[in-house]
Amino acid sequence: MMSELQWNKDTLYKLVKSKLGESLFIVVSNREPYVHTMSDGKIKCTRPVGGLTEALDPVMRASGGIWVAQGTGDADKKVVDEHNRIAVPPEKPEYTLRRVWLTEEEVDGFYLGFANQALWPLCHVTFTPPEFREDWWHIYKKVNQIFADAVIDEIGDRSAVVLVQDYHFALLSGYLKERNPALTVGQFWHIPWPAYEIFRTCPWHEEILAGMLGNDLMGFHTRSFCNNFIDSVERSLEAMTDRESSALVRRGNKTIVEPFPISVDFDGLSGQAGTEAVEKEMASLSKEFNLEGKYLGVGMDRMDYTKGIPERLMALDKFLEDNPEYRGKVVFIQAGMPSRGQIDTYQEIGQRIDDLMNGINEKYGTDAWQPVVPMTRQLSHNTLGALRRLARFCVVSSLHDGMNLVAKEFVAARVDGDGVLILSSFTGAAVEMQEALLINPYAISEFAEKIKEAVEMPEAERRRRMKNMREIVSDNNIYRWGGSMVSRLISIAGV
Ligand code: GDG
Repeated sequence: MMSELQWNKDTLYKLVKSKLGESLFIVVSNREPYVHTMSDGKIKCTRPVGGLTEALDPVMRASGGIWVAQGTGDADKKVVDEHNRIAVPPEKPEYTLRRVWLTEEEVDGFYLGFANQALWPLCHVTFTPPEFREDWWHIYKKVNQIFADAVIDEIGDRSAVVLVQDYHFALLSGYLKERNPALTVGQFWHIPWPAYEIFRTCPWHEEILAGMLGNDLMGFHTRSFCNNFIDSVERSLEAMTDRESSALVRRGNKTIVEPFPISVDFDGLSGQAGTEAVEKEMASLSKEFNLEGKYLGVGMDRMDYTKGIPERLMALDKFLEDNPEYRGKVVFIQAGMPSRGQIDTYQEIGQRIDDLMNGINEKYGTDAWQPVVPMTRQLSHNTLGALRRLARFCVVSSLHDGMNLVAKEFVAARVDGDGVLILSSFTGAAVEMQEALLINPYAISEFAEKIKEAVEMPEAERRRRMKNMREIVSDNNIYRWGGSMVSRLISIAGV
């Protein structure tokens, strides 16, 4: 049985090689796996960090398939052929990247607009009202069509298995199936799926659901998101549900809806965290921030209003207020880059976080000690590894989160077996990581007590909990996610 396997890059590669047969394998995502940029008059190729490329790279290499994505690098156009294709990885080409070009207006309406200001807040239930602008919706549909054209063009008359990524492409699979019903199409939705009562506020919810039912396989992080999706379909469209086999049937087409919890490259992160370079960086950070003899807490997320960063700062404030004995002894580093800066709500959250950090430092800070240290610069892998290893506790306080990889990265990096994870119950990760200190990020007093518990937790208990979490993440790693989804799709395709 595949589920008994210890998944790694190699097993995933072998699975695809042996099972895919002659079928073409296509991945579609908004973000591209390789970006070409100009640097000092030369073209440079980089690979954006992130689990998605890490997991799908072995699949793409084994299948020799095609990855369709938006070209965003300033040298991207310079390196493609007349079909907008380039062979990657550059050093040893094994598959094809097909770039899709979008105009500024399309990026505004599709990515910044409908995807990130309508679907993102709608699915996250963080009380940030979604904006359902009609012009964005039309551009979103148009861009989904543009990607469908590119995929159909690549496939020609071959048989193909297509794996679509995320909420940028709710309509793509439906468009693909209209054009070529013989395709096998799956999609993974990286963010939560809300309750029907919330989802139906979107004026185009029926069209979105119908589009998603173009998939043969629809994946979410958790069973509860799957159930919300099934419920939304049942209550909006005329579809039959087979709860036993977790499938929806509409107009003769079947969509299997299943959870595939995403994860991290556990072995890679563990290995990296144990290197001499990381240990050197730990010593240097410890000196730079005067951490010797102090308890370090870290928060390491993209600056997004879903991540509960203000709530964590309020809890830290309450902790310092209630426990004066820890003033001067706890340092909290908030490391993370601003993101989606063109959107007003993101600028506002950045300002709010700054104000809260300054407030705490003014209230408790001394000449020798600042309780909160912001680190908004781009951090290297070694610095990230060093921060994870130095921390007594890591705080993940999302108000709602599909999975949350920061939590799993922290656990993977703790090769020393120590450290405490404070984790929001409202993350997909909390389903698996019950040995974390689970919190409701809105309950500030309880949250503050958990910070105290993390600081005071005896070493034996810290180690017991961390061991359990490391076993879980090691087994449920990113390759299991990729392998389970791809093997499920291949079995549906019957190749
Ligand atoms: C979506 C879903 C789901 C963080 N700050 C910086 C940075 N990071 C890295 C982290 C981690 C990744 O980015 C963030 O992953 P998360 O899972 O925490 O969150 P989202 O970005 O919201 O991702 C989420 C995920 O998709 C996968 O399915 O888990 O629920 O919302 O790897 O370490 N990376 C860089 N600079 C930063 O400042 N380069």
